[in-house]
Amino acid sequence: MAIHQIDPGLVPFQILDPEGNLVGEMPALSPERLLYFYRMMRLARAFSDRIIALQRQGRATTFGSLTGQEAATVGLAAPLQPQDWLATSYREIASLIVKGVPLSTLVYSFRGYTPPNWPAETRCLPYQIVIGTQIPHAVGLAMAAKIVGDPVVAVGVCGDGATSEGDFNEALNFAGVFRAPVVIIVQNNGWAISVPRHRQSAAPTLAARGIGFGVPSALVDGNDILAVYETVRQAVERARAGDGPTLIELLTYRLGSHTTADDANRYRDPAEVEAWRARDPIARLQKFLRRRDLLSEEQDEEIGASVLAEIDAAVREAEAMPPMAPDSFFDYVSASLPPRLQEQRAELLRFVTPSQQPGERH
Ligand SMILES: Cc1ncc(C[n+]2csc(CCOP(=O)(O)OP(=O)(O)O)c2C)c(N)n1
Ligand SMILES: [Mg+2]
Repeated sequence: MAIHQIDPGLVPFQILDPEGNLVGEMPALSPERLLYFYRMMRLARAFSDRIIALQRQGRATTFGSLTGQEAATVGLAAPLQPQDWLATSYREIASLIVKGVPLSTLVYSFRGYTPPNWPAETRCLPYQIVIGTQIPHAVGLAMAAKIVGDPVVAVGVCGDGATSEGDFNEALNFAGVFRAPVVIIVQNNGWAISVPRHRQSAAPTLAARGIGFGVPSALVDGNDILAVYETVRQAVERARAGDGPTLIELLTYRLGSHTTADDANRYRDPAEVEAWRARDPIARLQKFLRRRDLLSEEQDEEIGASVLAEIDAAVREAEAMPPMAPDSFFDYVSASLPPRLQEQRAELLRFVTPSQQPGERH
């Protein structure tokens, strides 16, 4: 079992090798479920490409590429039940899609607005940009469930850079001491903007950080969706059974730039990127499915066309939604605005041109 080892070791857990060969025990997944995973990975990549294109056209705000991390992000959300919580950063948009957040809501958010119709019933927190803060949120949600006796698990996901934040370490310590029903997942994509993984921590692996907190951990090939799915499934089961938290490091790679405001060519060796391109997570599952006759060329093309059509419809819907008033974010700060924030709101409105005023207030 991947997650019960005390020493997470240096060899990542793998079920599919980069050529799509089965090198571990096949999890119990139907052909339909495997095809669903594949479609969601294709959707995630196409969605990321589309938002980046919209940003270049001035139709979307800054966006962080998801490319290369599709196995990690689809695989980590797939084992969750509807009642489970998911607290993520901006790099796990595919996880939110799998858990049920509509594409149009996400597109609207990348127009720069807080979606008024954020689907609370999906139990996904709005994605977090402040690095690492979602991990204490996940532990808090897990503790709340534990206190009231709900069989609910919370999953918190962050990047390699976030592991250096106090929030990450405090949350892991609290989870260990109080045996919170939480799974803390680190998407180690090699980089935190321009800071490489080896400048982030001297620990041999980020999974190894769990030992110091008494939290069992696992190191997983994050480009292998079957290994990601199976490890998270086991960790969620442990948490739900009352056996406490797990830390999981998913080894993956950010093939694109950090965001649309970054140019990774300025600090990354192209040879490193090429080496990781050869471990493309989508190609890996595609080869596996093709070899098993679970995906014909025709079906593959159909999937490509259908994800594009789905994204087109979501963009149309999101672009038809009215913009929000520039000061509407004050509505989400606290139940009632203290005088200082009331003053700040009034000051902001002095700088807003009348044409920006009649936006929707939700
Ligand atoms: C508290 C905080 N400090 C700094 C930043 C600026 N910042 C945005 S992304 C980022 C790097 C995060 O790297 P990592 O955790 O590895 O996540 P990745 O972007 O690679 O998914 C930083 C420092 C921030 N958003 N929040
Ligand atoms: Mg990173």
